[in-house]
Amino acid sequence: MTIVDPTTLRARFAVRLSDLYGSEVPAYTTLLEVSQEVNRRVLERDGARAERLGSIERVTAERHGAIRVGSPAELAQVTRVFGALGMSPTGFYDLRDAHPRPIPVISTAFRPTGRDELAKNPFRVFTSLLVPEDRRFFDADLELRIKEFISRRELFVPELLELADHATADGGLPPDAADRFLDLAIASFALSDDPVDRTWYDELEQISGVAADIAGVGSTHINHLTPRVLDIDELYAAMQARGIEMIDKIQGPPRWNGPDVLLRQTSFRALAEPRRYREADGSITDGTMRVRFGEVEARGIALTPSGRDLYEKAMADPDHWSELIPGSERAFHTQGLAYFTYRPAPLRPSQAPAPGLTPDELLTGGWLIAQPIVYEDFLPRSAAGIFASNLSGAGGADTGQGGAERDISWLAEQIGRPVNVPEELYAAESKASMAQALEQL
Ligand code: OOG
Ligand code: NI
Repeated sequence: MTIVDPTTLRARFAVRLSDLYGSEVPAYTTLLEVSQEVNRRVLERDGARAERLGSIERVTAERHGAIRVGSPAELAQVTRVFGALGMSPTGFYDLRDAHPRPIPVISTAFRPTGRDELAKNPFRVFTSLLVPEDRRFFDADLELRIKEFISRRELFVPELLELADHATADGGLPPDAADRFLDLAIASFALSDDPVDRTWYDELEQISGVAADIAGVGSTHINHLTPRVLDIDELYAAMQARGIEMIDKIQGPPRWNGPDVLLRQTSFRALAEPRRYREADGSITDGTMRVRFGEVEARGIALTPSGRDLYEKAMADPDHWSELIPGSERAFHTQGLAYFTYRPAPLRPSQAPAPGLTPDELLTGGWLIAQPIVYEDFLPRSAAGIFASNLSGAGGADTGQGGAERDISWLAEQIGRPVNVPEELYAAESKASMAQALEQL
């Protein structure tokens, strides 16, 4: 019997989510058109260099989405749904100390981790969890009421979760079950038209727009879906030229002539979308809500912890960026600032290398070729402007005490499975490719 494997499920899910989002947020369709034009132009302009960090097929299909949930139990369900698509929780981000605007959530990203899987379809979903226990945002009474509200709702129907578990256990689903699974999964992330309780929503929005978006409504929704472009500066200008107002700048590292590092992102605020409200007197009224936005990103090389330190230093002093950050991939390699994979050079010396040479010596000697590993993760703290793209009004944490402690092991314990550490994945990939290349020499 044919079985639809997790990779195929993921690719189909990504396409269907993109169709859904395009039907809901028209500016997203414009963004896709402009992204594809930009990618075509860069490919013509730069040739093979344009595909150094991923094939054009991968980059064209590449998206990340974002969702937000209200409790560890909901996050555990999300883990099951994305697990069926071959996506596992990776990275821990604490947005509560984001500048300039703290956000009452912690986050992880669900994504494929193997290089082959990433090449086939790198779809990822940045997933945030509200922290109602954090006293810098919520008092004890509100914490209880949030928890009560969240515990009464159902984000995913039981049938969806059962199908997800089957897919995970059996390495996929039969075609009919796969269709059903995808229908139910997509429906779970569409914007609901159930009326929103005005008083409750407003109370939360006074504290944080993100808290209202999570705990003020009865369901979750995809709040943006981000394509990848090869030249984000060009895209930014092209979107402005089409009359779509972008946030005032591109977040992340500045444009420069050296290697692209980590992630650069920019966004636009979505239009107000129609939404029904239940007023205090019980009547239903028509209103609008701005909960979704558009985002686009360009990806660069994954940095080692020392590369990351240097990056933070340079970001704090952007005028001296090009004095602090080396201007070539090779210098990143020599200084141990970024992750690379290796393969034997086609025209290598006939003599095998002496044992014990460093990776850099193996490159210099002409035995190996290094290929940078693309950054597959996120930088939401430095891009807190993106998180706030759809927020209106004030809100934010008091600077006082009472922040609930959260870290990657807490998260793993809550969802009952390990959360990958991005740097460990990159380091393991680099090491494995080195071992394999040495074997071949
Ligand atoms: C997620 C914001 C973070 C990114 O690309 O850094 C993010 C959210 O707004 O829920 O998607
Ligand atoms: Ni994003």
